[in-house]
Amino acid sequence: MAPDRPQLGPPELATLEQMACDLATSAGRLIVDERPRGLGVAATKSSDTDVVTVMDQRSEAFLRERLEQLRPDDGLLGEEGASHEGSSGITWVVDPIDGTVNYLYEIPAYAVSVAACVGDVRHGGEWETVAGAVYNPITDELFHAHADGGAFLRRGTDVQSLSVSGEKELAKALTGTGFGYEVAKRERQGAVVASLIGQVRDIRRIGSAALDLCSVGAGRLDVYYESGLNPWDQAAGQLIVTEAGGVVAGRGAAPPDKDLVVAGPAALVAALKGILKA
Ligand code: LIP
Repeated sequence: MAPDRPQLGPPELATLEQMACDLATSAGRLIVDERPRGLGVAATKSSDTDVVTVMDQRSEAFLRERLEQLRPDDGLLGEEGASHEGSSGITWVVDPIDGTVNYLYEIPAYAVSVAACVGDVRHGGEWETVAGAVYNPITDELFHAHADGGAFLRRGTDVQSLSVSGEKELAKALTGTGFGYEVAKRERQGAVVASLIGQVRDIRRIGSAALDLCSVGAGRLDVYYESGLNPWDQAAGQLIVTEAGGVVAGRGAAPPDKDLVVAGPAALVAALKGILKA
């Protein structure tokens, strides 16, 4: 049973946000600076195309060790298997490299995602993110936020406050999405895109849910949807969207979870859910 939710005021939330920023940036530097020559696939997970590299494993080990030093009472849930319950009521949900296939192919659209969450992160709809950061080490872009504190993009010394797109018409909406690693699921997702492509401005498949959500927060995408996401794919990015004035929804009245995540300005999210019959 998840411990009670801690009372977190602005100072505590700002501390968690700064910690998420520092951890995401350090792990981001690690996966670039220490990328071995001729990096290959270390293992596969749900299918032959669901790959893990040694740097996914090293980045997660780095995050786990730092968090054990800095926040020994907190819990942890990581994509590559790191998992322990804490006693503080805070659980760190981390994706050591989101967009692993892009990383493997050296496509500069991957990121480290670090989120501090409260509630039971192992059950959809029973948790929420209170602070988080997403860092793309190639563009040196750090997206970050804490609850009720607004969302920001830091590039070098420049810090910009974020707002979602003002677009109201789905027909003019640049729409982001993604595909899973199992063939049958991909074919179903492909059919959804085929039915949608004539009803939106265009489709973008960036390859990292964390960066897709941050792109919505920054107004670089008007709206985004994907089915099959895990908590570590969405935890930090969804706070960036809501702190940038957007909404993140699931199917029907359900929370945004593995079944479906739709993110953007409220009007576009409602319109897209209508089309998706979700
Ligand atoms: C990826 C997600 C992306 C999805 C990919 C994959 P990973 O996460 O960020 O949105 O379309 O299938 O799940 O595996 O790179 O951490």
